[in-house]
Amino acid sequence: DLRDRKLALAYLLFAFTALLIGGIAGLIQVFVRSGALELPYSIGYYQVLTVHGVLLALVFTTFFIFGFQTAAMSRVTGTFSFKERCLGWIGFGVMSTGTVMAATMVLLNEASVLYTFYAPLQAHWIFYAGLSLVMIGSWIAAFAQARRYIQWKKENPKQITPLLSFMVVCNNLMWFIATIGVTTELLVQLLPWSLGWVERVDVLLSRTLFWSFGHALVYFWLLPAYMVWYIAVPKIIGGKIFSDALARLSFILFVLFSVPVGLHHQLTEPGIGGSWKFLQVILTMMVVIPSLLTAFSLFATFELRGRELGSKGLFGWLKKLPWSDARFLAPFIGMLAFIPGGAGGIVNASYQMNQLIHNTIWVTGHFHLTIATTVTLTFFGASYFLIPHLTGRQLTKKINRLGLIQTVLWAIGMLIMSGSMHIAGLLGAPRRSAFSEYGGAEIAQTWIGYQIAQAVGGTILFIAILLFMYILVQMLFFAPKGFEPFPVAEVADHAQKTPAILENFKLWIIILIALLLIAYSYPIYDIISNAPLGSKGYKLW
Ligand code: HAS
Repeated sequence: DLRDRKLALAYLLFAFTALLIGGIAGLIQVFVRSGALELPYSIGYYQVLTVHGVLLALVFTTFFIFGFQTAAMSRVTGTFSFKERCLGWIGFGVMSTGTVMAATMVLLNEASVLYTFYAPLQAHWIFYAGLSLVMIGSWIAAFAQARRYIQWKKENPKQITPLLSFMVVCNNLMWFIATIGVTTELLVQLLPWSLGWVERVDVLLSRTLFWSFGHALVYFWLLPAYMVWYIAVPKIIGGKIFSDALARLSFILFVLFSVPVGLHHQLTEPGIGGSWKFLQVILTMMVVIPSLLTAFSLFATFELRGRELGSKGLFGWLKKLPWSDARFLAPFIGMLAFIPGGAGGIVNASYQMNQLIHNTIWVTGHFHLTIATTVTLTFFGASYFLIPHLTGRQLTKKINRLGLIQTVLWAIGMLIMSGSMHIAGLLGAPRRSAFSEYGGAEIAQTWIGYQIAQAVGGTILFIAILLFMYILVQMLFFAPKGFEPFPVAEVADHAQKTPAILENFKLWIIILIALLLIAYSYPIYDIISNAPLGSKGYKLW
């Protein structure tokens, strides 16, 4: 529907604007870090890093995801009703107003607090108010999509819901639960503190609230990529979804285990009991399982399709995949990157190994493999069908060829940049620090070569962003008119009937709340009850 298309496009174009500005900040970043550039005027390193992190990790992703999900829901559950579309627009308006408020403060150097906005770094209150609006706006947008799902169920009683719509609802549910913690941090702690209403905040509590959101956030980025892998990629290769039930189970496991795991980002922090950290490490290992299920399903889809086309031997199916299709190649390289990216995640989550890599640039390497390669390449691949689908144009051979080049450039740039970040991290190079020789320390000398490699990788990545922008303009305005489908695969015939329990959201929400209470209630009680008294004699939150 044209009206749904406009709504989806609004989100997507906002996202791509953030990608461009965030990408420019990224380029500046790698040059400063390698020592090749000194920032002019009074621009600060952390100011540029905040622009980069906030625009790419928070704005690009969130807006892309809501645009993609809007298109996905409209595609599989039918046109949005007037109310649902209005809610979608209100959500977009609130989110974009909040973004502009926060971004303005960052650009004015009034909020150089990085994308994690850890206290005691303090930003202007407008920054925190802006971020709160982004959260609230996203709830409205998510509600519009949930309503569409509920309406579909009412109109089609006793039928299993379309898999893609189920996935969207799971992602939104996870997002909603996860954002409660960070919104509490913003509204109850940081906003009153930045307005001067309270003197200090409890830093440990603020970090714990942040990370109750922060890790689910990474799965909020990942799950739309999984939607593309499960639903669109099988159609693009001419195959079918391996199993509807397995895909739903994997998404439910994400809903259950993505939120009660935030303490694995705080393993080195004092003030939280070791046994609680250990519990959350176990839960973190649980959240690896749905990714392994996904890897299994995708291998199965690829192999079944290859064999259908007559492939022989253990890996003969690889030859039958459509390598010259940018809609396939970009997500596929994303999948490949997730094999080392995921393995790195397991290293991070392993209590002892975390001591080695925490706060080193290894972590930056990890998330450039996961969010910036796996997820972002999949988003690029999805854009190659989504944008022409929404603009009523064709994905021409020329655009597809440029898409292939853009994909390869991105993969090479990330390989160099993220690879050198991982190695430098193991050598002890800190994350989030500008160029320094650390008073001539010998070890710091060993990092410099890798920092230069990061600048080389970063430059290639920036060229890939520019190429993407060119392709985007072509897909928006110049490609010939036509119809590009939003690929949605069918489930393979051999797949068994999906058990109804998988759609029983009430049950999953109860289990999720129980898990949250087990994982967080005592640690939070402990933090609050042990908070030191402030100078005015009251507890600090
Ligand atoms: Fe992570 C830090 C643990 C996944 C993003 N992570 C971060 C940060 C970000 C981030 C942004 O436990 C930094 C936050 C900050 O600023 O401080 N991460 C994990 C674990 C996983 C994981 C256990 N992370 C992600 C994903 C992200 C992401 C996904 C973004 C999208 N991460 C951590 C920890 C830290 C951390 C600690 C804190 C470190 C510290 O101390 O600061 C797991 O979910 C990973 C499981 C994945 C797998 C891979 C499955 C493979 C698949 C591909 C199949 C391929 C096919 C093709 C089919 C086990 C699904 C194959 C074809 C062929 C021919 C071969």
